[in-house]
Amino acid sequence: MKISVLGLGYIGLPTALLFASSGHEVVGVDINEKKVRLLNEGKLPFQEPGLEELFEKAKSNFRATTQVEESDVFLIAVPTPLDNHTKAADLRHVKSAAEMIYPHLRKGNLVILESTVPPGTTEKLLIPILEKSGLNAGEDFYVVHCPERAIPGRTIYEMVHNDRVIGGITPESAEFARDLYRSFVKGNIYLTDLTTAEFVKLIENTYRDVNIALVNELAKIAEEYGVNIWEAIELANKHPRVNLHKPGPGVGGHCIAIDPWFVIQGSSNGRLISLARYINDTMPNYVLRKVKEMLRGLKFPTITVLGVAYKGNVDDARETPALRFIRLAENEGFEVKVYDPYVKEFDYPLLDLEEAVKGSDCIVVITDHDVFKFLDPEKIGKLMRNRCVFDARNILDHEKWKRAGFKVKVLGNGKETL
Ligand code: SAJ
Repeated sequence: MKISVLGLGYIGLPTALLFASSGHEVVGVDINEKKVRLLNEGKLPFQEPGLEELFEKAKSNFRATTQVEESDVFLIAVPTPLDNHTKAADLRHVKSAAEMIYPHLRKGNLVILESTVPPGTTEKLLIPILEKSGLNAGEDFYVVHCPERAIPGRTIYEMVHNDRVIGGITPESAEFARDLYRSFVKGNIYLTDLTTAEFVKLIENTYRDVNIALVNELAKIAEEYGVNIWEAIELANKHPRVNLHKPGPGVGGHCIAIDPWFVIQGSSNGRLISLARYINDTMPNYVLRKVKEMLRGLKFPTITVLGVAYKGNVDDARETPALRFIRLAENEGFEVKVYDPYVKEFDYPLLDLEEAVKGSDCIVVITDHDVFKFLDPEKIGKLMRNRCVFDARNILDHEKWKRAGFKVKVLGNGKETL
């Protein structure tokens, strides 16, 4: 098959390369000329475990371009960000991808939407644009929504091994797509209708967001009762039907903080879901309050943020709660210095570790990068003005930091009073 993949981002590029490495002719289409040039020179625009090896394997069947051309299959994997003012999906990239496809659409083609969208989008927005070709969806060409479900940091493994849900405008559409994804998907593939597939993707992430909000709220309550939430969660999770998530400084990334809004944007319900969003979005405020308690009485405090990636061991800072934390801290007169060994692009300067801790009064762990576990508190302590650490992820060896003279506070640990 000749497959055109529109959007060569975190999802589109690995997907394109997986299809290419399983023998299909793949054309990667992106409006970013620099990215297209890089790829054609054999360079990757971002890092992801296993991506280099996959690129090597797929190269002979893959090329990148800025223009759509005739194909058997068109796969759309463009971003669908949240418009923060209206809390509704910004679907302009899906629209423009569809506009680029329809002049090249032929009878018997398959169009796949992988981007995450609010329920009803494929039918109400995508298909009408594709039908400007004069062809009818479900009769002349096939359409499916096949949401991606891979987690950054394990994208390639999960693309191959996770189960997939494919919603088709007709059962034939879904079956066509299933046979195609079988080229590399080893997980189960379940077929349904378009809107159900859209809905399923959104409720997976909503489930996670609401559960994280629950433990974030419980972390605050535990502190009031003098309970250590981390110990309590571990014990509660011994119950066979309980799986409490982990509290933290908030929720980031391009999905979990966004998808719940997509679920409720066209509904008159959703109070629990929006409340969960509020709880998670305001966790940076809570962390700052705790840091302020630790530094009470100190003039011109300087703090060091460890980690601005939205989660551990990735270089991705999209929607990171670190940004809100830093802004709020700056607004309160704090000087904030930032260290993240993975992130390359960020709104604030990224310093090396030594520079970031020099003269600092408190380290605030925002991201659970594993490498932070191996930091040397003795060495770091010597560079700091005051030895305080606030661990919002519960990842440090707290006894070690205490032995190095640090005052240590952990989010949700009510057993440790200041
Ligand atoms: N987080 C917590 N506590 C937890 C788990 C996560 O605070 O117990 C935070 C993380 O630190 C991070 C955020 O939540 O800031 C989201 O991280 P994540 O690892 O839960 O998820 P994502 O956004 O990287 O990927 C999710 C995945 N969805 C589910 O697990 C249901 C992935 O499978 C999806 O493909 C992806 O969203 C997506 O693209 O939709």
